[in-house]
Amino acid sequence: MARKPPKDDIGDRDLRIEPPERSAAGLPGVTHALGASFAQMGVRRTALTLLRINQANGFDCPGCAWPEPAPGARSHTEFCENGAKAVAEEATLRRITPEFFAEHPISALAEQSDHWLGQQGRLTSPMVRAPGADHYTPISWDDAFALTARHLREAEPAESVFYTSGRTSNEAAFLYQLLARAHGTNNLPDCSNMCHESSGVALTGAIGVGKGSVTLEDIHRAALIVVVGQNPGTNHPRMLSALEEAKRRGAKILAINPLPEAGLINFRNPQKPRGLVGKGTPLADRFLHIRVGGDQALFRAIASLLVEWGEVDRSFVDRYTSGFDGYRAVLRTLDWAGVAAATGLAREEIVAAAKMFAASDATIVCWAMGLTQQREAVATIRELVNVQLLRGMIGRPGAGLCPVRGHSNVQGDRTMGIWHEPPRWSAAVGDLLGVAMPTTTGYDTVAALRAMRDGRVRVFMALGGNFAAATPDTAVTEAALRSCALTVHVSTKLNRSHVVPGETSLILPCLGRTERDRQLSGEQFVTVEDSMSAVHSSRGRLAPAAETLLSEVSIVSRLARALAPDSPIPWAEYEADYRAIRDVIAATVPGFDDFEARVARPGGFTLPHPPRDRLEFPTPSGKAHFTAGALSLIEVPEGRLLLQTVRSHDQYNTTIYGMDDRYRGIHAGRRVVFVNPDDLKALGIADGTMVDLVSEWSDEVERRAPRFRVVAYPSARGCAATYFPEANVLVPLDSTATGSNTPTSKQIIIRLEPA
Ligand SMILES: Nc1nc2c(c(=O)[nH]1)N[C@H]1C(S)=C(S)[C@@H](COP(=O)(O)OP(=O)(O)OC[C@H]3O[C@@H](n4cnc5c(=O)[nH]c(N)nc54)[C@H](O)[C@@H]3O)O[C@H]1N2
Ligand SMILES: Nc1nc2c(c(=O)[nH]1)N[C@H]1C(S)=C(S)[C@@H](COP(=O)(O)OP(=O)(O)OC[C@H]3O[C@@H](n4cnc5c(=O)[nH]c(N)nc54)[C@H](O)[C@@H]3O)O[C@H]1N2
Ligand SMILES: [Mo]
Repeated sequence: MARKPPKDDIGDRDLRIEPPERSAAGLPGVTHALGASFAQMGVRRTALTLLRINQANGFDCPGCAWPEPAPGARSHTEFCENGAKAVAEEATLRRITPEFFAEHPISALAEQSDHWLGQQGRLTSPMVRAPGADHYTPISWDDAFALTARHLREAEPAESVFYTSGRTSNEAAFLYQLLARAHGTNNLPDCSNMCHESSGVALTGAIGVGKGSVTLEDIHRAALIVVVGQNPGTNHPRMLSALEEAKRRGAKILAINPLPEAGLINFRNPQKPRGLVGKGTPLADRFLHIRVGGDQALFRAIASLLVEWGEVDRSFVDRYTSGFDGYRAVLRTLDWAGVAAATGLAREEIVAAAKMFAASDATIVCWAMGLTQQREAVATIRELVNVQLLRGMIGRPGAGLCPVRGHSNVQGDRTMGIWHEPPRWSAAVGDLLGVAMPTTTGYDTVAALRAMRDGRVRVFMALGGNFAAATPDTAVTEAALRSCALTVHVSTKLNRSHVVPGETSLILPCLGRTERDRQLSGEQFVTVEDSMSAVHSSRGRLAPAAETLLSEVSIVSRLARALAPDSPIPWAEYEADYRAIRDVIAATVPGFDDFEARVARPGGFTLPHPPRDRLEFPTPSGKAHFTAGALSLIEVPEGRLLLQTVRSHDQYNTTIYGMDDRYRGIHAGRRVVFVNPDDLKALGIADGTMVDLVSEWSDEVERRAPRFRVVAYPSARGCAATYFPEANVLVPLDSTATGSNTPTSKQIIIRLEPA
């Protein structure tokens, strides 16, 4: 089931292992960023581009969804090393032309690494792969739309799948869901299904809103910030500035992670001169070196101590919540031996952490993939919500729940209806535009893959992303994509998904965020929503990578016209002037009244969040809910390890910027597996040994990732870590989180076999 490692894929001749760095960012961060940018963009373009990131009249950084400070409080360099890399990746001067595809057969491209594919530059022309061909050849835009429309019409609506990645703007996302739904399907899987779906499900059940309840100002004002299952030094570097600000005002920080991640331990702020040279701020006041999957037990244990100590906000609990008595009864039965086994933590460590909660009158809990990609992810997040409810930490300044989103507009895409369930406002859109909207549940990512595997999907279309590499069970996924009659990828850069084609396959190259978007009515801007529900505009200024590129909005509008020429939906008007799209959004999507005027204000506006704004909980009972499911203990058989898959410092999901992960001391290679030295001793494996990673799952299919170098590393006992997407071959498609169907990419049982 394993794909052999591609040619230049770092069978890792030059791999170097050095001691991990103790601190993040500072001067090395800035010089790394500029180095990467100069190589891809040249000096002048670098200066022009980087200074526009996250400015009120500039474009939204495509790096992550962390919010920007209010316009007046922004620094001129409101970006980070990894944001600069994300921009350089898009604003590169390298181009892929039709000659490139004439030169490189698909079968040869498929042998190349993800890093190599991404380094070839921006896509410039629509390309088609005809059935049986081993080359992509040019196709006109009109022919590409006609071809796609014909395939969509030939299939049942339910046999088409419309995937989205979270970089898509609100405007493009709204049109895309409209295209799919007007065509008759809710088959709208997205990257969120593999990302924060567990957070959305848990929060909707607990507080009635599937989004976080804090603002950036709350972070600055908090007394305690808990960072759990998240590596901000690499994935949300600007968050470190906010943590630093909070600390300066006296906040305490509690970090909970199986890996001692660099940014949490020490931080030098590159946005301030002092950060460039100084010793840096030690961020975490306390670090819990937890076992993978142990957080549910940890938060249960913290709650039981808080209750035992009488540290409950009774008036909040009585007035705003339900289910407390049942929850308290469950807390009394807590089995501390089970907690120790699940967390790997000593009771004193948990007591000390609980004291931090007890001492704080304004606590924020931040989390990301370390919690969401576990089998009991939803139950775990409910457990941390319980702790926040106990202490009354919602709807209070400096307090709340903060799922830190990944892709820069993943939250906005969901607000715009990128979802496999019909949004509540879907019928209103149908009524307004005179089309019928489907009401049955569609496919999420895993359901779409199963349907493809079982031959129930004819057309797969993706608005951005890299479905082949981001999804689990690589062998199953690749066969699933190949089984489609047509695959269509709207992309800026070449990636693995393009070389795993359906019978017919299209690559449709589009404009990126950094680029000018000119339509019939003039230059356009788009809008995005950050992790804290703030909506603002984004306007690219660079000349497009090629004259041939279309915007995502144009691509969706033109495809829609080819598909249903007699549709009452005014697709041509939407394309000509994006204000027309925002008008429909304003008329139908809650919270967007007066959209055009409010988004014109510098910094935009923040969407309503009833629990945060008014302590109103839009659940069926009108209250926030405590829940206490069974505590799960992950059984790891003797001689096996629990593997989690993480991002290196030099990648953006499936886009590999470079081969280093310098905070973890890895240079010039990626095929490494981090294992605790005591586990290595127990397994009788020496540091530096080459091993295959073999995952063990009930279906007994062999899933093997060949040739990884063992790196002795301070990962929690029994827990290993390696990088995705290389390790996706190990994640069984059917191993998903209860309640959210998110692949368990942070909870894979493996054995190490000598390579
Ligand atoms: N530069 C850069 N920025 C990015 C991205 C990128 O790839 N590169 N990706 C973007 C996207 S889409 C997302 S979703 C975010 C992801 O942001 P993160 O969630 O920070 O990303 P991961 O690398 O998956 O790191 C997961 C962290 O959780 C920890 N962890 C794993 N298992 C457990 C557990 O059981 N308990 C606890 N407490 N911790 C655990 C890991 O050790 C690691 O520190 O970043 C976004 N920003
Ligand atoms: N094992 C494991 N698997 C994981 C994860 C994990 O932690 N472990 N994380 C999961 C998570 S959190 C996520 S979010 C998913 C990510 O899944 P995806 O969002 O599908 O993947 P990306 O790698 O972010 O997509 C990169 C591609 O997007 C395209 N692109 C970039 N910018 C634009 C643009 O402006 N427009 C268009 N149309 N295309 C663009 C480029 O062609 C690029 O190759 O992966 C998931 N998979
Ligand atoms: Mo994500």
